[in-house]
Amino acid sequence: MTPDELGGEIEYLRTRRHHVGFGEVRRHLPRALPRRVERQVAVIILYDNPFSPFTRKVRMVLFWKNLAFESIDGLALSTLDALGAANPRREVPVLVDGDARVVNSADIVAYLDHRYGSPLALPAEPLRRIEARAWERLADGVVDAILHDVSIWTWPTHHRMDAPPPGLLEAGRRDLQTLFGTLEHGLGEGDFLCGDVSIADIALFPHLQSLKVLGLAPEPSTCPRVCAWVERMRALPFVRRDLDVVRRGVAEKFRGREASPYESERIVWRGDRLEWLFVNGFHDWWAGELGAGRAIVPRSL
Ligand SMILES: N[C@@H](CCC(=O)N[C@@H](CS)C(=O)NCC(=O)O)C(=O)O
Repeated sequence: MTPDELGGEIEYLRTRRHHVGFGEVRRHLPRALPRRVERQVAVIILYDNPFSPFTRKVRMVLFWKNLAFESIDGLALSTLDALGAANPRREVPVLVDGDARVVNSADIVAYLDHRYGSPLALPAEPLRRIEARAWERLADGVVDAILHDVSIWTWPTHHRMDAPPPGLLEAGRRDLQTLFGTLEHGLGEGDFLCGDVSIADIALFPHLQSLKVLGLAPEPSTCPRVCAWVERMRALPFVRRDLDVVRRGVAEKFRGREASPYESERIVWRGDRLEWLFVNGFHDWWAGELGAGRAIVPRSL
């Protein structure tokens, strides 16, 4: 059997095409489903990152659809210029599939559904689809913002020696409690948020899963449905495959390395992440970050 038939991940060495460093590219092969390989005209390239909730969302959909793709860690300092050529905002994920270059995780997921069909991440039924998109927006907007803004002091890249501004963690904890209530209600008696597994679950999972490390996870006593849903998601084969990528990423990018392969001083601040900070009154703190040269705001043009 060839590696393609076996399925799995192999390290993919530097190619002229990508101009990126060794170890930043990995090829993910489909799990024994040759039909998919035939349907796939070009090798999909994903400007990826092991840890970003947005790339994890796209990766899970790729794994779920059993598509082969080549993953480039777009946020590694050695590949940032290649990422900038694909997306002027220098944000992952970006997906390149033949002539198609798709930026923004929600657009990528919609493209993959449209181009490669079932299993569909966006429900086919119109009202279900509206609902699923609303959950995805919630995940990509305010949920991502809360987690980003309160977690900075725990990042293995930045080693911040200062403390969060007073009240920031409390604001995060308060809003997360509201979110847990909304999720508990949204799940009701169902196994997933919109009937079957959908983009609603896939977009929210990386955020909910990372809460444990931050000591902010929902409690089974008050949020039994959310806790059971997290475990249900964890057990899905395509989610497990993604969790493996995250685990391997931690080992490869941080353990036993002198310096992290990522930016370790400045933080990229954008839209929702700033909005959540400002609406909670932390604009002066952020102005201090900008003044100290620790904040970057992306340019879209
Ligand atoms: N709206 C974008 C957001 C993507 C995004 O914020 N990506 C972050 C990683 S979580 C990024 O690439 N930031 C640039 C950086 O950290 O240098 C999407 O849904 O794809």
